[in-house]
Amino acid sequence: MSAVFLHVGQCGNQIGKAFWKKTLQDKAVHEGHTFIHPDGKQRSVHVDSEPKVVQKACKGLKIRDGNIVSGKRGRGTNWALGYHGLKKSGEDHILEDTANQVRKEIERCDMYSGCIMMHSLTGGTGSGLGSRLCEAMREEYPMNHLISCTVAPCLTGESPLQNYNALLTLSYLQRNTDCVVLTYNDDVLGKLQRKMESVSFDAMNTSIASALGGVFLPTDTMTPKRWSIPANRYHDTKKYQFGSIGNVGNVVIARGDSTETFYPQMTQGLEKKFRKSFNTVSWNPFPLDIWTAKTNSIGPKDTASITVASNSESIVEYLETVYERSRVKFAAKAYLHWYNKYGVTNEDFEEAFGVVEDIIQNYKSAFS
Ligand SMILES: Nc1nc2c(ncn2[C@@H]2O[C@H](COP(=O)(O)OP(=O)(O)OP(=O)(O)O)[C@@H](O)[C@H]2O)c(=O)[nH]1
Ligand SMILES: [Mg+2]
Repeated sequence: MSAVFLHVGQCGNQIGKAFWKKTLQDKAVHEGHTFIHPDGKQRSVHVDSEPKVVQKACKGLKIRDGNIVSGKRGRGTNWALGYHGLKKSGEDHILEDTANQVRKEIERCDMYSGCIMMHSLTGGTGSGLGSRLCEAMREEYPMNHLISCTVAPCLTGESPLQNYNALLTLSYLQRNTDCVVLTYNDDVLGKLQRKMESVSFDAMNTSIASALGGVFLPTDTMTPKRWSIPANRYHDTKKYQFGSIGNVGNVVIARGDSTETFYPQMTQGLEKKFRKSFNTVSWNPFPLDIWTAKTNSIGPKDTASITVASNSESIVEYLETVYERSRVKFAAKAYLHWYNKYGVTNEDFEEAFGVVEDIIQNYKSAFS
């Protein structure tokens, strides 16, 4: 089985670089062909509207010729411009070129299982083109999995358009993907600031890549009989206080389990402690899956790590913030002309509000 990775926009490519650095070091990755071809090339396509950004982020990786796609200019943090593309000012065919390269990459797979997309929730390219690509992938490959690994911006105003962009992207991801893995820049930054004085994007991306690698890199054991993640799955890597927030399902991945003792320990009581601290819902009889790997390829040699992907109620707080901040701006008709100008109508906004409101309500009812 093979997966195809799609890196969109500056954030998607910079995180992609950190992710692939770890991935290419994993012995099991080279033994199988899920992530790389027999000739050692990555199963990945990299796209950004700004050529220099994507070229720089791809340096040193093992990317096939033609799998780096670039446009003419950035999408100015505008979802509408990312989604609909440059029209009057000289179309750069970035959507068609990307779709073409992805199709070729899929045709190179013996058995294509699905696509993992990495992108930001609010950059013009990552959010707008990312949404359009998710839609196109769902249409073209409806039977294959589509996972979005997306990064939420710092809440304290990086851009006045960020909440609109996040709202529109979330609504597209909800409709077109099977799973969304959400990482919050605020949390990653906060965690690293406790360890170092100044935090670079590189340091943040290494940390995010470790979390994603912890989930996606090969494991030696899985517990498929307990695989039980319900519909509409938002996983996040947010650090929250266990015990107070409800939780539907979790995957716990232990790496560096060289003595293969993690699973026996889980069955002998550790699982109960996990369940209690995760505060999992009573209606899910199997809220915990456990995967193990003998080596820990996301950390230094001879270390161990535990990664937890949780489908948790904590997502509601972020969704409500995006919803409410966008509502206030929308009611005041603030910045709408930037979207209308590039083909997004007020009805499109209303539809996105509706979808995000539904996600919030569904999560609330799951925990009530
Ligand atoms: N963690 C992390 N976040 C990033 C990185 N680069 C950008 N971001 C975040 O992503 C958002 C902006 O998205 P970008 O990826 O830069 O934008 P883009 O997709 O290239 O779109 P345009 O430049 O608007 O065409 C902001 O919230 C940034 O904080 C990165 O390397 N790591
Ligand atoms: Mg950019």
